[in-house]
Amino acid sequence: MFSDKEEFKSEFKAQLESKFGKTIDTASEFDTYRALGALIREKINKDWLKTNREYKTNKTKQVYYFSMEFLMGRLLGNNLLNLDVLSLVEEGLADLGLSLSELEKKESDAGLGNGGLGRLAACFLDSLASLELAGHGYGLRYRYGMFDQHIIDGKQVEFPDYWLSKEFIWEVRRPEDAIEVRFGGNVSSTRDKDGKLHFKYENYEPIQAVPYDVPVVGYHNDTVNTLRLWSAEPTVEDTMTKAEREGVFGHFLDHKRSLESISDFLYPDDSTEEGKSLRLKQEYFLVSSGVQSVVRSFERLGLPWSSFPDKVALHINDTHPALVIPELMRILMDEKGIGWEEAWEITQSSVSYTNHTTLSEALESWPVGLVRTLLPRIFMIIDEINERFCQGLWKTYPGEFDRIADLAIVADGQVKMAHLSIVGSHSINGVAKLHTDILKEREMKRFYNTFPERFNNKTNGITHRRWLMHANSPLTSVITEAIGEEWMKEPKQLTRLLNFKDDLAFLDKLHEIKQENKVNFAKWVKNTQGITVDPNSIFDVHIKRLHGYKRQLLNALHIIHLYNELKSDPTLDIVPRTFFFGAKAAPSYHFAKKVIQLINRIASVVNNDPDVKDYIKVVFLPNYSVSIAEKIIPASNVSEQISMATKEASGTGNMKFMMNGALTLGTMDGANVEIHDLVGDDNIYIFGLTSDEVWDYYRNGSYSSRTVYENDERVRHIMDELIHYSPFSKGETDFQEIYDALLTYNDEYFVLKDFASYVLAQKKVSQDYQRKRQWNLKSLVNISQSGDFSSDRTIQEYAREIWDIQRVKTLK
Ligand code: 4GP
Repeated sequence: MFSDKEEFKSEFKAQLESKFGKTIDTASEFDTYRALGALIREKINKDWLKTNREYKTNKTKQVYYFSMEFLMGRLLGNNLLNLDVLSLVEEGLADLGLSLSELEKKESDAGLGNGGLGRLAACFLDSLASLELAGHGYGLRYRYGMFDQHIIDGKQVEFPDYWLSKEFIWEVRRPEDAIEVRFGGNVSSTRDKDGKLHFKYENYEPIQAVPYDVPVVGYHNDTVNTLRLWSAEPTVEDTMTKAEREGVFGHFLDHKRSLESISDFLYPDDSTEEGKSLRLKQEYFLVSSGVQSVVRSFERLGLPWSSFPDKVALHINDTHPALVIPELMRILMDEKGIGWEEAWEITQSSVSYTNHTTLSEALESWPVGLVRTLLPRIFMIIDEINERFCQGLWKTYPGEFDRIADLAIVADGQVKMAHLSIVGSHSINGVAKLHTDILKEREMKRFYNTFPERFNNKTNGITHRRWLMHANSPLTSVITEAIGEEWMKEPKQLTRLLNFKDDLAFLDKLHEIKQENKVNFAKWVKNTQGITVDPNSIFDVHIKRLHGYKRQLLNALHIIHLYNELKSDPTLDIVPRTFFFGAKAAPSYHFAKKVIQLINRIASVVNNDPDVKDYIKVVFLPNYSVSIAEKIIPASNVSEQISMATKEASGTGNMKFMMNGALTLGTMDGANVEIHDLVGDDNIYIFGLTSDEVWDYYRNGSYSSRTVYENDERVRHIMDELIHYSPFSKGETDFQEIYDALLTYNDEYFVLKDFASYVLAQKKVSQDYQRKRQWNLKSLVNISQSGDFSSDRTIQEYAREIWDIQRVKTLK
């Protein structure tokens, strides 16, 4: 890479001059950032080439991780870390009067994802490359990422996130690898003399998929994998022909726009009606370009088709890329002349599927009419998969109409993507133990009974490189001083920190680091939000997408309760706390937006009330992103993971906080259950109903939020403040909808039910926080156990148990 700092400096200056015609004195910060990016890219390119060559020569089995979302965040710092030049570059730049952290800010956050599912995909890519595993991401190059959230008059307002307006220095456009994807049109069939059917696809609309490759750099090794993002671009010939046909130039532009729109926007969620067909188009666009390009690479190996599953694993990240299954069938049968049975065997042995949620609103299904019109040949194949599957079921369960209707892929005029994914995959996994059990015993019970061997659990993980080593370098140094460097490659070694549990100096050191991180974060809050926060207060943090089940509302109601308590007894001894929130609500999710408005209203009341402002403060951080998470998590004391039990598939934020020494305040949901198992009762704050209790309430239908309201005076007071005159309602009806959801519609997510135990758990947090030594010990225990949640562990499990791939050493 660079033999020393001086070499870096001279190469960097040369880059600035040759590529940008600038010197250190004349270059803008953006120029210097681009020059640094270009220099690092050049260095990466060599290993990138070598890695690809290695995979090709050895005919290495490769995994293609298909995902509609990759929430990558910024790459510069992480790449420097993984390349082992972070401090060298930082120091070299400092010598030149430049600050690396300032340059890092010039990079847009690649926000090509909504939340957990997309960020998980990004962590997985980092682990794959770091573990020297041949695994690549396939996604879409959305021109606009997750929207840019502003808070105006206390409400969320969405602006487009045109992240590409700043050059994305890491991507390489590869027009030579472009693929044609076809939509619409019609299919006709003919039989040859042997009676074999041949399908002809005509009058379709071709769209060009152009790949943009982003290198994914492994940690301190020479592996560089690829994140391939596809962009929809019209071919000049296509658009010209169409324009000629229609004879109007205006149509040319319209047509071009409509083609390009396929990769324009990341859908903020998939529960909205509008744009449904565009979303389906996006899904097929990703799948078809991806599978075609995978097949093309496989063919270059010159191997028989039967060895496809030995060389290729196609992973579908939730059901969004489920069309991988019929698309691979189509290519194998229609283009390669393979018969159904063999094609099916190949497809099923190559495809595996992860489920990320049991929320019914996220279960994808597409109207038959839409699929048939947009993707006529694909629909025929899905229909046949369904036919054959149902016939098989009929043999096993003769006469069981209900069961078969329940399992069918095409039913009630809908194509059910989860069913397609299960039937067409050899492995189906949930993302935490509890979640997988819920899939097996409830949500997918009938499928589990039919294919028990396909179901397995892979508890999520996070990359400790980004979330600890890069985000929290002071903590990283202290850990390394204590237990050496091995943990960086083998994060489970963090358990060795337990040897320091009686070492008061070490515990104090942990405390000092947390304080230092809090002070730095407080400065950032002051600079960006203009709000002063007290680093000596408890930093209590709730950051994640806004959703009813995640219960930001429970946190908000508790703050109102604290406010009420302080107002009625100003002498109350309360441990000062700063409540931070960061959350985006899907633009069409009205209720979630109301909760954002409520949090901001609470902030404006609490932060301006002289009786309370020294005790509680509320900060809503707009436009929550990966970069903001990297700042706040190292500065947190309390991690709010308070979803209604049974609803959060896993959570990954919970793991990031734990790894940075924050204590979880959570329900027994998702991976919280596993965190609890590892750290034990004393080192986590668990409250609320368990999943079994939730199921019991569902079964009996016995939950009544009204009864809670009537019996708990605190709840009554808070609820009334939402709709009657109070500092929060200001006499308006802004929060009537929240009141109604909780009381008129019986509180779908049991917020009021869990309120009392949440208040108790919060009290315990406050008490314990005052016992510094014990608190620091709890924090130490959490860090020490967090290695289990490194995505390296998760990826090793996927590699061994699902994909069947091994490490490949890229030779120098
Ligand atoms: C999320 C789940 O809600 C979260 O619990 C999980 O940790 C994450 O996936 C990764 O597995 N689901 C989504 C989604 O982000 O869009 O369904």
